[in-house]
Amino acid sequence: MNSTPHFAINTNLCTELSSPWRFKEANGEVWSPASVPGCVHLDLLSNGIISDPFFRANERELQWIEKGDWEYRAEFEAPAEWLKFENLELEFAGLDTFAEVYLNGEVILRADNMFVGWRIAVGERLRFGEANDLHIIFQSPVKRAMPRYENSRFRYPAVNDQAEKQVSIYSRKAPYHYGWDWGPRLVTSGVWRPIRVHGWNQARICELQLQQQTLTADVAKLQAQITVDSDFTGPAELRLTLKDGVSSQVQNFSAKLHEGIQTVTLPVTIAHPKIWWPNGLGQQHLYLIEVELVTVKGGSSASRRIGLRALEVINEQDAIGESFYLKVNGAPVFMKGANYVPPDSFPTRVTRERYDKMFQDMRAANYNMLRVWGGGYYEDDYFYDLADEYGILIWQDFMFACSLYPADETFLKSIELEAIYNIKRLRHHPSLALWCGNNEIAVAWKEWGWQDNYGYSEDDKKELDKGYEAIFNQALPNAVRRNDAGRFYFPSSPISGWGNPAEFNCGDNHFWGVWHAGWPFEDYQTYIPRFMSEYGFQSFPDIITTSKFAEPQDFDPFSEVMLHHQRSGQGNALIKRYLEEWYHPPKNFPSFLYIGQLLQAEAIKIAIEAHRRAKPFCMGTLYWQFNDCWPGASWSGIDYFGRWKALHYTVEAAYKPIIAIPVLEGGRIGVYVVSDELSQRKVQLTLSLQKFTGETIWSGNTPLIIPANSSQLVWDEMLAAFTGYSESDTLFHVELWADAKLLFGNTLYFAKPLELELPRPNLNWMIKEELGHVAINLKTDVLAKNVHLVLTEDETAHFSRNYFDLLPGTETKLIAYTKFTAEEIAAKIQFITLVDSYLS
Ligand code: BMA
Repeated sequence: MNSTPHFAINTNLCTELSSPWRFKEANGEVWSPASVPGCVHLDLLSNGIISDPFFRANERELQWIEKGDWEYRAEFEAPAEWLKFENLELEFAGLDTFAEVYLNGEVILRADNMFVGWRIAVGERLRFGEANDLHIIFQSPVKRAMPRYENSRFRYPAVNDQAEKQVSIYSRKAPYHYGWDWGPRLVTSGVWRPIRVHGWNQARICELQLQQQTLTADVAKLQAQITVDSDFTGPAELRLTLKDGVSSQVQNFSAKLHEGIQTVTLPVTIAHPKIWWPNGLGQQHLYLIEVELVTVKGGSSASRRIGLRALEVINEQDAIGESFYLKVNGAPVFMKGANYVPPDSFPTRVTRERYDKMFQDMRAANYNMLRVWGGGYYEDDYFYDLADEYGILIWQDFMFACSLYPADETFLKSIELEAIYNIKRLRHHPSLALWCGNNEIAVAWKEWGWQDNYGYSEDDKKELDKGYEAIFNQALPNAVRRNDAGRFYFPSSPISGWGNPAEFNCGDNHFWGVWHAGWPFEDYQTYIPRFMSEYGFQSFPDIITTSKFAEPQDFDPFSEVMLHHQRSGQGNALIKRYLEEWYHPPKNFPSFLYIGQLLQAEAIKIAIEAHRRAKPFCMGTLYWQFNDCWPGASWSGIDYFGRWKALHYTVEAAYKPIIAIPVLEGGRIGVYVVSDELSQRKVQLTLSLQKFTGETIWSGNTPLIIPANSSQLVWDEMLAAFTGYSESDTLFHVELWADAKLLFGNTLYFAKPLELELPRPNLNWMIKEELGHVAINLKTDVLAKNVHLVLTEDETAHFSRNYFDLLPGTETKLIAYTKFTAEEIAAKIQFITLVDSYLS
């Protein structure tokens, strides 16, 4: 996989400022070494001034940091050769958040929006051949907002802000920093994206936009719009190179520039274009377009990597209500994925390796979409490059969630700047599917009782309505229309609340009856919307991850430390209640963690199968949530350290392109087959009704032709037609085979795990090195339910399957990805099953 960033606007000089930095609290004396990019919490940590914010309940003691102002300072040399540039600029790609920037004692920038990059002309202020002093003062975002909070006639709702005085909404700063129901409150300050120096003469490219105009099998026609900032009037040469990974095509053009900003438009024609497809449907072909601008004395270059595809969001009235689906390259495509939260409380800690792993994990689990949810930040360029390469469509929220915001002129201007900056930064990515104004604000304003809870007067309501209108129905859609015409925008997800089933016929929805309202898992089968962009169920991470933040004396879900890492108010009570309904009591704490993960996986499997079965009525399922920003209880399928929970393994199977779903409806067993493939397939369906101890009550098989992009009932029979089964000791298993290869297997139980009479399996295994990896052959005599492979001594150990059922008398082969040899694994590995994890 090619992992160099494919977004660049270069001037003749473009270099990251890498001088050593120091920092201190504004009213402190001592300067300590700092890292830039970074943040104050990480600098305090690396200087040994604070202890790990994620460990036990340390976070509580660290709340003073958000109240301080912080200063950062660096000395950097401006080499004499920079003098050859008539224009020298400092680019601040991200300042968090209220920053006053001084260069050699003079203020050059006052920044107030974390999500914007700034570029400042500094030529006249630089000292050449000697040291320059760059000094940034970050004002506490909490202190800065407090007067506005204190003087406001009413309180703005900000339900996830964990402070008594909720000031988060006054700052354009990542909302989750103020706390969320899956993360801590760590309100950072600092330089969170690089600082670069740019130098150029006469003219530079400041923007390169590629607009796709025609796309057929024979030809793609694009327009390259090159925006040039020029400080002279005169001729320029432009060279446009198109690279498809194999060959390149060069075109030269001449232009006449005048002083100021101007746009030069060049046509680009690609014969027999190679199309970009989302994961699962084809390849992710990408083209690199480079433009060089040369003037007599200077010039600059820019590049964009693009993909050719047609993408539409079909959101219109139909016979049922209102559709909501994506059509890619002419085909309606069912979206499979999850919601993404920032992968760390401290964004600069997210390395490229961590981004790589996340996308590998998405692809491994057959995702084709990820929703970048509105309570975090607009991600790094590298993140979107990976989305392009892995074929993961991005649902991009603007950064507004579960709150209302002021909409005075200054604030609106800042929002506009933020929207335009990020739209221009991201619009060339083929993975970018849609823009969404906010997370859950429309529904909250309508249905969460804010009007009463906050005691708003009619005037307050009017003002809040006006603010909502100005941001989500004007500023943001206007910014999209003017800068990214043609890309779908809608103001808020979901379209409505989950209390009213009729609303499920219309548009995109979130369903939280399961979990937040404590409804049964089976309700996932009733509350099915046209597109499900949120639903979820919590679990704790496994014992390896838990041991990173808790000590053995904390190993109880209700201990102070474990409760500190459970930020959903009713979280533990809900887990306990559902767990008691579905499973016998776990025998100890690690068993609680394991069974808790099975419970979560069970819930989401029921939901995914219901959504996929309901295709094309329902055309997407994005569960809450893909990942974590710290180690703790949450709805995630992958924990903070990247370890897969039972959920992610389950999703990997449930999101396969072709699946078979056995269900029990009104005394009938039915088998549905769902295919997301774009052509039909011949398969063999096998079915069997078996006792947990191995006796086959009935078996059968049938050839099938599965139509493209479909869901259909392919087989059904009254359960009562079979004799010799009992609900507590029998399973129904289906498999899909093609060309003697197993495509998919799925098992239906007739009762909840709690009611099953599980036999104690005898497991046999053989572990050996095979073709460069370690294979585990695992065999059982009777049903082994939820086999969990554990290798605690290797924290990064991963298995090709885990938490799976091994059917009576069968064997399976797994791959172990670990630092250990086959012999070492054999000595250290544990195989846990559900029946061993119960108390009695
Ligand atoms: C959803 C999200 C988040 C929240 C999650 C779990 O509605 O939008 O705000 O973390 O629920 O409660």
